[in-house]
Amino acid sequence: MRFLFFLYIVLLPALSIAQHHSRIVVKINEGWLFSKETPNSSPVQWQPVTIPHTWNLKDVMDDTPGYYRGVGIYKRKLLVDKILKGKQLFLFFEGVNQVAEVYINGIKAGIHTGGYSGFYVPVTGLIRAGEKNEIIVKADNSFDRNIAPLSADFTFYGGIYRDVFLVAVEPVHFSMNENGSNAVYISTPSVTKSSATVHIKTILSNHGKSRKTIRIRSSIFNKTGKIVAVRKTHAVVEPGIDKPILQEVVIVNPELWSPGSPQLYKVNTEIMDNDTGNVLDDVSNPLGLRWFHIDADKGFFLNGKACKLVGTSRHQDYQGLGNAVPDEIAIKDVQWLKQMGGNFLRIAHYPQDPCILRACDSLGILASVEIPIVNEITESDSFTMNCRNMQLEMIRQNYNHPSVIIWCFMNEVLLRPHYNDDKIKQGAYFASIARLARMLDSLTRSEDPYRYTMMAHHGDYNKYKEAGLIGIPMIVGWNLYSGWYGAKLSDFPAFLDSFHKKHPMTPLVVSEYGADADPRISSLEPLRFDKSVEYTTRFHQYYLEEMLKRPFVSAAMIWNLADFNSETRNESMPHINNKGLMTWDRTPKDGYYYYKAMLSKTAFAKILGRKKMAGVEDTSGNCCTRSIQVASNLPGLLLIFNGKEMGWQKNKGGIYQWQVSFIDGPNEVEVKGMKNGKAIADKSIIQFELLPGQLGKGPVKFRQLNILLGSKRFFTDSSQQVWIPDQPYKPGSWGYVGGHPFKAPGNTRLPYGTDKNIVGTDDDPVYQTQQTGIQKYKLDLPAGEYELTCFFAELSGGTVKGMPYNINDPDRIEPNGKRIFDVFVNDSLLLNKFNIAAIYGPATAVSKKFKLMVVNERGIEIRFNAIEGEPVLNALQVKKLESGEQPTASAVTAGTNPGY
Ligand code: GCB
Ligand code: CA
Repeated sequence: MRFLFFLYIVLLPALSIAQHHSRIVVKINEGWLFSKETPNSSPVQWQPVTIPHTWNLKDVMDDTPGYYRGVGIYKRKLLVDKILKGKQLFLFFEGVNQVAEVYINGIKAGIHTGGYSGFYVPVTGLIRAGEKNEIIVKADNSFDRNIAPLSADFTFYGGIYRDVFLVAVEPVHFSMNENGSNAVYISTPSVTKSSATVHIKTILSNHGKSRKTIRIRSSIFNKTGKIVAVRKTHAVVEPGIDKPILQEVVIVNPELWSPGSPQLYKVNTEIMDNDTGNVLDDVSNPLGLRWFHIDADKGFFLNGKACKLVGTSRHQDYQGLGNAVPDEIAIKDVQWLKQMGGNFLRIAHYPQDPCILRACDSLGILASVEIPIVNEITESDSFTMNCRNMQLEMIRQNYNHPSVIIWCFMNEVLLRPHYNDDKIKQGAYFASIARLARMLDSLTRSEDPYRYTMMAHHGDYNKYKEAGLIGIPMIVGWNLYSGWYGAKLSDFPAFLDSFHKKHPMTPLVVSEYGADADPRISSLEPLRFDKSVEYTTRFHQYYLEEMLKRPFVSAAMIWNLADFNSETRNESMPHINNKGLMTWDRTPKDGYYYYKAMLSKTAFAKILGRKKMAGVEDTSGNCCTRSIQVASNLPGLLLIFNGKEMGWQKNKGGIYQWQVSFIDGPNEVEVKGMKNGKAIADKSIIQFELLPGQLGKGPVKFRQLNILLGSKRFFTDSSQQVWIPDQPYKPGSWGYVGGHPFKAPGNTRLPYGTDKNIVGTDDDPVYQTQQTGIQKYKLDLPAGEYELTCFFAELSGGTVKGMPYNINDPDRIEPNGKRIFDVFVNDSLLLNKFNIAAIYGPATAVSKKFKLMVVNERGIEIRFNAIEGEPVLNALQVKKLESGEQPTASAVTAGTNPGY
């Protein structure tokens, strides 16, 4: 009973406010109760929640495939003040995924379809002012073949995940029937340096009983709050019909809006009672004065100047919050992008919280927005109507943002072509897609003649050409991943040149490009798909340079600003798409600083790489030579390493590199440079764990070794231990004897290992590589007491995920790897007839820990005795125990660990 207290929220708008601002808008995020829909017989478990809320926080991250897609019920009590009697009342939802049914006091008030735009629900007559009312919202994120998106590489979190408001207006007000917009549409049909023509179109509603004479007053304020223009228009509004009014204002010597100087005006539009002068309704909208166009050869121009668009896409979810992200956190993404020097945001693959475009307006970020038709369509009238409605909602709700320059629909719509085994049906399906695209395109052009239309295609030119999709939108966007999903980096510039040659009149943007960087993974031999940060930074350097060379590429849209949830994905970090320049919780990765070095005008230097490293000592001595990279936009930099000057270097494309010799323990790294007489520096302490090359003989003492077999990667695990790649056995040192690195059969992208989710661990890369067919593992350790942990996972078997972005690669069941082997350590049998798949199942983390004494010069020899199939070992940890020291409780986030 205690929490009931929170359910009564009293609305007490101050009377004085009510007279000037007759529109009352109150956020009602607090005090909701939530329950998943339960079968009739079982009792409902209500749980207090605050909006924004999603019910999929946990189940999108666990080891069980799938997440709850069904009905979630929200309810709350609302005591509405008597003062609102006689007003028109509405609920406004910024976003509910994906169908919302709204009930007031048990009566259905409205339903809305589509998870990514706002909507009004009229509740006049249902909500009783002066009384306690009950609001129930049934939200449903079940798959629905008639609602886009049907499939996609992001998670369809369910819930009321954006803000909710109660809105009260006088009977005469700005129409609420305008697809969730505020019914004021501001356009700028002509803007030059000397003058700007502004059109303000308003749609009025009269819910009163009689016609009313009113005045529309639009006041334009500049950024300092000074009125620069006022327009008043008389109108008579009849009850029951929505009435459009058009006003025109000319602003001389406008302050132009641009990324470098995002000058914003504000337009207040009021409905005034003609007799009393009272304000009946008022809304305020942003206004930015700019003009732009794309030249298919020379690229994008803003206010008459060439302006290469470089920026990112953004997904709306965030670590620990899912898609239910409060505005204060969401807008930081736009700030991150701005600080990086980006000037463009692709709001993909769906319209996002209104706070995002507000932030773009005020920070000076140009933007595109799109509706979530992704991968495929359904050929049904209902799907078509829902898409049309989404497009209208997107355009009307976001019409006034000066940041928006492109309306987009359909992302990679031919990625999952239906009817692959029936070419006739497939032809008809492609024709349906083209028809839907043409409808959305012409709808967009007629709704908004002042912006561009765009579609984003995947890199299969011929398919889009044959389906007739290339000629439909004004801009063709290509999502290109050569050197990531596709084999060769050089296919990227080749594609661009070939498209531009074939379509010299068509504006072209690279609507996506990117590669995964798992910030825990690093490599001295970076390879495509190894998920190392190093490979991905190189990938971005290559792509950006190629695009900067080509003016006809109007925009470079990095996929993605931040890592995001993709529940169906496995790979090194299951359920996360790691193509972000930042992590899911918005920690910048090296790629972010590379772009900052290339784009930002603010002088900076940033030491890249990890703060904790490990490596084997050089043969020549008590140190380990590695490179240090620094991202900077300064013309030159000096590196000081452990107090020693390592020389100046000149800027060659944003990233500097020095070779240095790390010593064991903390290493001090400092870079210095100058810009315009100002000193700029960065400092970092890198903890280096120097590993002995010769065990027990050299100067470096043996403490611990963490080895990934069958791998060329370094990995920092969840307890901050650094794992290193394996080596073949060398006398005096350590390494494997026999076998070969595991390579997933049929997977042409992975250089080694598997991309399966390993059940029972968050440290998947510890288990994802393996030495298959191993005979021995030898460590020539000196006498003493050691703790030895062997890590296993059966990598053959279970479900092999098709790449979600590749239809020719569907999920399939693989037979379990069959192997039975004994493991002896220094001739003691430690694992007898070990059969990983039979005991634990495939792709499951298993660790076995042992304590042992090494006597004399014997060292440790692990011997694998094959009984059936090939023995395997995935990773190995060896720790020296000081005399009397107890072994540690757990090694990494171990799976099954029977202990000693
Ligand atoms: C794409 C999709 C995007 C994916 C991305 C990827 O082409 O448009 O939704 O997330 O590739 O990372 O595979
Ligand atoms: Ca919001």
